[in-house]
Amino acid sequence: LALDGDLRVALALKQFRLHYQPKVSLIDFSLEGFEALLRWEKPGLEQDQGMMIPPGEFIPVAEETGFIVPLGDWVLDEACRQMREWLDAGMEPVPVAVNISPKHLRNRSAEDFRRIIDRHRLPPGLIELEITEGAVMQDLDHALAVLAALKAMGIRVAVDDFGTGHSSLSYLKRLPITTLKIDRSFINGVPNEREDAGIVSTIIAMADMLGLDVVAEGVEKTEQANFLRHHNCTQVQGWLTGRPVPADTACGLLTERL
Ligand code: G
Ligand code: G
Ligand code: MN
Ligand code: NA
Repeated sequence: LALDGDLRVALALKQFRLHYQPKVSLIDFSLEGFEALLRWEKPGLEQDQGMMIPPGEFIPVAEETGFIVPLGDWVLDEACRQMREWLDAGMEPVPVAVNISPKHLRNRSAEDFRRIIDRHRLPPGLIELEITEGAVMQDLDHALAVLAALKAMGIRVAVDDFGTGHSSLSYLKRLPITTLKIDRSFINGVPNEREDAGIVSTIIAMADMLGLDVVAEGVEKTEQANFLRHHNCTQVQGWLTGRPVPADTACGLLTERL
């Protein structure tokens, strides 16, 4: 179990890494983006632990103590730094998405996020922030103000885990966002569970009607991809099309396209 102090030491000792999971076109399986996912490479972990502690085991602690604010800033900065390195190496970029936790969102302004992106001289359209429905609803006025300012700056915003939170459709209509990510709990039941199939096809149609991009997450099976393609979903993220990989492997995926 991670403790707050361990996390502070780990950040100081540079033990955090970002892995990158591909987001892939359902039309031709080309690479269209990455989601940056945090990993803790704690020395002394065994091979069977994959040498890393997954975020599910320490993000909740960091969220509880408030350490998620500096840690989340680090994640955005590191993703931007990596993107700048790839651009400088002459690679054709794809947007990188970073997860922003509820407490991080509450404690930061759009300008704070912008400052980190500017530090690396990145076009704002290359950065997407993934925000859960819950984070938006917890402090709606602040979230609406931040999202509107981000949109004006050209920074992309995705609602993560869509369908699991408590956002009403009247709010969804007003949210200045670019993308909906359908939660993987619904994708799990596709295509066989009637309810999940109905929910997923309805979310895709609704996103289209609202002019939003839609991404299906947690796609593990070909039948799921086929269902999604049939219902006009254009982008997927999941083990079927690519696990989260270290930066050098992600760099290889970028290079392969040229
Ligand atoms: O890899 P795993 O399935 O354990 O991830 C669990 C959760 O951790 C996911 O919901 C994911 O969104 C979250 N997560 C991964 N990386 C980050 C990060 O950099 N910041 C935040 N806030 N959450 C992250
Ligand atoms: O909540 P969020 O969407 O950010 O969660 C991302 C998490 O989901 C990451 O930890 C990633 O490892 C995990 N993930 C990504 N693709 C799949 C998949 O196809 N199946 C499962 N079970 N988990 C996945
Ligand atoms: Mn996410
Ligand atoms: Na998600």
